Amino acid sequence: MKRVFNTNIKRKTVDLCGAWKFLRDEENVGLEKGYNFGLPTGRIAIVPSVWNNDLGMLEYDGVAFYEKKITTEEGTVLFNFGSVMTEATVYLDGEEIGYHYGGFCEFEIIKENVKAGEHTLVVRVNAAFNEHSIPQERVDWFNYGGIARDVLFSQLYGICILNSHIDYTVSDGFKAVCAGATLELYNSENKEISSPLTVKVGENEIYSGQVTLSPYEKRIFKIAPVEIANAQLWSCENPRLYAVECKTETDDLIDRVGFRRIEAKDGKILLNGEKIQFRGVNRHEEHPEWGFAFPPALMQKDIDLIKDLGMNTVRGSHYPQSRAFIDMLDEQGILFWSEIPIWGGGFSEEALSDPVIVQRGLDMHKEMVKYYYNHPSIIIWGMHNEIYTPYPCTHEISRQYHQFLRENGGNRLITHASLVPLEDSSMEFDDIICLNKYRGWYTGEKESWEEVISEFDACRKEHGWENKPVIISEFGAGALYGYHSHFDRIRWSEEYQEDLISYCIKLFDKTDYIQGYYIWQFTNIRTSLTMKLNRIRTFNNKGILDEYRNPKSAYFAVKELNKTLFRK
Ligand code: ADA
Repeated sequence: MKRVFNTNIKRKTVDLCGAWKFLRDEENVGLEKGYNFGLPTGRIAIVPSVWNNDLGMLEYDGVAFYEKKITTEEGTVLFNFGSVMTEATVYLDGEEIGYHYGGFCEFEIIKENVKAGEHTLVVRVNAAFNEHSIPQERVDWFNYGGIARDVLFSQLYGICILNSHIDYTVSDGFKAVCAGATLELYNSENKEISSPLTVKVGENEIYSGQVTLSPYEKRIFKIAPVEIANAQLWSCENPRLYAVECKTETDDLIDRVGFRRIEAKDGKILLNGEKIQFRGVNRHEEHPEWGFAFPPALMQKDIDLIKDLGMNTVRGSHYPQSRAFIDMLDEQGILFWSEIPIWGGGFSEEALSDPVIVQRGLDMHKEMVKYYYNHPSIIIWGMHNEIYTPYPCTHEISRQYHQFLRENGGNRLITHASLVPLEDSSMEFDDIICLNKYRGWYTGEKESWEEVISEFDACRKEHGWENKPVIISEFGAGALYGYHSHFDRIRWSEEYQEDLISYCIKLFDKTDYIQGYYIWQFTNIRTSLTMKLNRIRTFNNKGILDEYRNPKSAYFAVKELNKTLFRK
């Protein structure tokens, strides 16, 4: 996926964004008709984009084909897809070269023995739901289809570096940092190759040696930690980043890392040993014009708004967001919670027991960790959102996902957003406890939040969870932009939303055990046309900005509160 900096200098990478040939395959007969070899007809579609915003395509959620001509040299090529919604099968000159399930995760396909010359690259995209889908069809966002993030293509030579994870430790006094690495090396040629390999973190060469790989071998290569001279830590105030440069004779991979330590201790969250409280928003990476093909300039505008609000954190609800966005957060010192699109409301007990779904969720966590590992801004991995945690199968999912994230996810806090905190069987796996509640909107008056808070206090004490910090991960109310009332009890008015959100933030702030909040939600989003959730305008209108980023009254109220609250 494209980043905000160049990830390769030596490696020859071609940006495949721009005009592709596009053909909708409503009857799902494209493969029978040989579309994988090339499209007989079609119109232009711009990649990245989602097709639903094209005229006449809003409700289309079936299959479509995309075609692009590419020119290669002889040898091995690599395709990198930032996001295909939701299922992608990739063909080169008719031959299937890769398959990927899951709309929001980046993936790569390597094809060896490609002949020099022009080739036809075809992607069959399927946006239809079925019983194994993540999310399930019942979901509170719009299921856009298409090639939603960038496509890149690289010619590979010799020994290549496919991935790098920088593993580091920060000393107990926060004075010293030791960094090592785990690299994924690949010999892209059909002969044994020896090559020098160097790895630099900032000005520190942490490895220099020779590697030999047999033909087409892939190898995980571990580099032992060494001390980083005069390392500065990454923090919200000083988001210090270090370039990571891995090089072989013929290839390179450039990334960035920031050193920090996040901990949950004695009911508090500590960043580099200092207590931090969370002021945050839930953000969907969505816009009515662009869908999930979110333009980078708008990502920075979102960050400007988030900073203007006085927030220090964002929850990427409910799926991995663009890496360019995470790069921007890394640079600007904003903390991020990254999760996968298991959106509870849609998952029945049967679905949560379905081995295909459980495995797909695990694969999504694997991909998220693979690609997002080095981002210092990511301090939370979210296992899932609002699945019904009292089910035994949910406990098992949480156990598996937690185990994977703990063993492989680096220094991060693990959590899930809980809808039923008093009966939740997955909280034992959480480093921080995150509660979603909509008192004052779906149920009860706003004052009934006090009950939620005291009931949960008793619950956490009963379970002995006083050491786990608690965050309110979702709360809010719908408001129609521009709909005003003299009475803050008029639902859907900006005043109602402002009153409820302000009340909650003040209450949470004076509750000792609550360490922060994420408002539901940053902006309005378009939502499912079929879900029948009674969403006015078919939008989830709980944004404190509307979908075009116009601020509602709550925006200004929250900005004011953030000047003094949740800063202890
Ligand atoms: C849930 C869910 C959100 C959104 C919200 C709402 O908490 O996690 O995605 O649907 O409810 O607006 O009701």
